[in-house]
Amino acid sequence: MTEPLIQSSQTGAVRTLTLARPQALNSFTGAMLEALLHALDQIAQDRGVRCVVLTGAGRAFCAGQDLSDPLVAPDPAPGAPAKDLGTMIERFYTPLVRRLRSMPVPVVAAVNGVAAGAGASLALNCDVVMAAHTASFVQAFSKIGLVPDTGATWLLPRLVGRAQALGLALLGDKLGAEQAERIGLIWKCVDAAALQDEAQALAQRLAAMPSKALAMTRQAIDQAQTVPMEQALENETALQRELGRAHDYLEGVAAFAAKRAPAFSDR
Ligand code: T3D
Repeated sequence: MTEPLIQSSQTGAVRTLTLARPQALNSFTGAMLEALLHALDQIAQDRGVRCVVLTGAGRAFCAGQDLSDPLVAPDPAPGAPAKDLGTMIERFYTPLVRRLRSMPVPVVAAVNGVAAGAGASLALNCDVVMAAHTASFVQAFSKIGLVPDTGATWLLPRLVGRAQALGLALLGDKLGAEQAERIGLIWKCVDAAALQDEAQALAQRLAAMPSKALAMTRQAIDQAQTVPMEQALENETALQRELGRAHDYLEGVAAFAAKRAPAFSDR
């Protein structure tokens, strides 16, 4: 039997998805991207899951596109037709960004090792990025004559500003996790031995929080990146109006008044 390309396990309401091609640094093939999208789609429908952790098997998080995949590997034979990389992006990478950024529950990246190319973008598209101090982030695209993709051109300047974004994207140097935390690329860098426990603890904490409000918080912050303040104020009002009518608000305020832990259930 073939091993799954995405391993899935669950503790309480936290689903952990592990990229599982360690022999190729968990680089993406079409089949693996398809399996990841399928797993995320399934989680989005499953009310028993309230937080997702994404991590990698072995020494890497994800080395981006598998450059030996026949779908994208250039054919050096004279006159051979060029590969249409846009097809791969439209089929897999763009849906992956859209899926992650519209998940009804928070997604935590537990970056256990190198995250390169679309692998770095995968991590940075998650809601909270925690990395082992031995992990690193590489905008590998320029080294092979490509532009940053999978949302990286949108994300990088917003996370670290234009100067750092361009430095990282043009040079393609490895950025260690500690520096990634310092410049605001990621949320937190932790001891490598503690990464999975810390990521699980964070995920359990998020799983106990009001999922619908968390998903709308992501939506509001993302929308606010591209609209004037007046529009952001209107967006906040609309979202607050909707949340004010939802069960979790009732429950949150009742729990606060009763000095007990809330039991949130909205999705
Ligand atoms: O193409 C499209 O569809 C467009 C979309 C593109 C999205 C992208 O992600 S483009 C960027 C693709 N990724 C890269 O360019 C990264 C290439 N890899 C590296 O730069 C380095 O391997 C790393 C910085 C990730 C790690 O370096 P290091 O020194 O820790 O490991 P290594 O020795 O370079 O790699 C170990 C093995 O993994 C090696 O195989 P071997 O020699 O042991 O048989 C290496 O070839 C293999 N490997 C690493 N990355 C990839 C890979 N094999 C296929 N594809 C990879 N991306």
